[in-house]
Amino acid sequence: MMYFPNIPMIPYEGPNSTNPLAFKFYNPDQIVAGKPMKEHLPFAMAWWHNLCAGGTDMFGRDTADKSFGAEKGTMAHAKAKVDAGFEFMQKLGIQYFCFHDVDIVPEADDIKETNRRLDEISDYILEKMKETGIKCLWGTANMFGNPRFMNGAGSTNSADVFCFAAAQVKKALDITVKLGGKGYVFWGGREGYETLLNTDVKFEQENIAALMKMAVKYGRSIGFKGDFYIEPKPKEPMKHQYDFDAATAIGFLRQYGLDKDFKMNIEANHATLAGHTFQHDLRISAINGMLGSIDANQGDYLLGWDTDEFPFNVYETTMCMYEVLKAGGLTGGFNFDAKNRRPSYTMEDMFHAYILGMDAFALGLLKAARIIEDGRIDGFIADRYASYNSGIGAKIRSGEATLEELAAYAEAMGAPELPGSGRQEYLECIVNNILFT
Ligand code: XUL
Ligand code: CO
Repeated sequence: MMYFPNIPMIPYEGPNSTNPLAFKFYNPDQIVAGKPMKEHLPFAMAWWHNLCAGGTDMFGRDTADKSFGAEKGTMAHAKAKVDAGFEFMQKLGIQYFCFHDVDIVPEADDIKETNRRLDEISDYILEKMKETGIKCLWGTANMFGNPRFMNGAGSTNSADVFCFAAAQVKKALDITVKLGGKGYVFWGGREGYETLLNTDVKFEQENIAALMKMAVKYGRSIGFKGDFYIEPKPKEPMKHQYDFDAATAIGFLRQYGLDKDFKMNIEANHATLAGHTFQHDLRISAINGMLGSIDANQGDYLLGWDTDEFPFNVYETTMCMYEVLKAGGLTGGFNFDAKNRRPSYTMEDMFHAYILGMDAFALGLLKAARIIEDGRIDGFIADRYASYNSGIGAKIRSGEATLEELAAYAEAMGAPELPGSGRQEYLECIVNNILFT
């Protein structure tokens, strides 16, 4: 059975095409910076948004029908979603998917039954993977939706809830390993707090670290060789979330000795919620050797919450790809943690959304490669720090200088000259020049 009978395989037709069901920029085999686009851009489908979410928001119910011809809440529906998902990915040429445990099966009242369902559906998914060559990018456990997680999972005040979270992580790891997933994600979900009047922050953070340590130990014991990821987010649902941004999460991992096993999964809309640019959190991760994977989406600067829009802002995707190219690529991939706007409720809209996102990243890749090849920006940055290449600057960099020596140097010099223009506007002209030619 076909779930998207009116949608053909999506071809690349080039920038002049007006066909809404064609790529204008994503040309998988085109060589960019030494390798095919599809290798630079391992795209993934997010099971939850694409196959589960129908547009329900605080004020209204689903607008999109994601029943795929089956009764929701049944295993028949879970299987229909697998079939629809693989047809969808194949038609777009998407190589990977990401999932939460509860995205792929309906959760039962008894965890033993949920786990049995997970075994059954993962057998089915595995068959489809073998048939199509599509792979699993990462798995995760949803430890934020069920009311039992109202106070978090690792950070919960209830030891029983903590154990339940541990059971979910264990099973989600089993399934991720079974499906050959490259990574396993911890998004903090409700790992945060609303008020310090009822919260012991240190206690909660120690418990989160303990859960992660157990996950690493168990994961490695069942042969998981991939990366664990933290996906930072500053707020929503909780007012204060412990994994505020990349810098905070990296500090946490180092404090608890988890930094060898974990990397960052950076989501654009989370970085902007933290008051950063997407590029900033990518850079902070990269310079710490922890740029693992990306949740590709964008927020809305007028709204200020986690709108999870499909990315269309080419300036942002360009700066993202600039960071990714400079970092030598991702160990993970680009997961479209993004959803259609609520009024875009048709099956065609699901394809338009992915075409938009994939084209925006392909264009970003092309432009980022040109910025690097052009060399003016990198050249400018290198020149800007040239005073450290020799003399006293080189001595500072080598770590051999003393405060007394530098003070004597400064006294002998008198007042230094101004440090040189930052030339921001000139550099922005270069970027626009490359973006729009
Ligand atoms: C929530 C979010 C999650 C994670 C996986 O903001 O981004 O969907 O990506 O739990
Ligand atoms: Co995400």
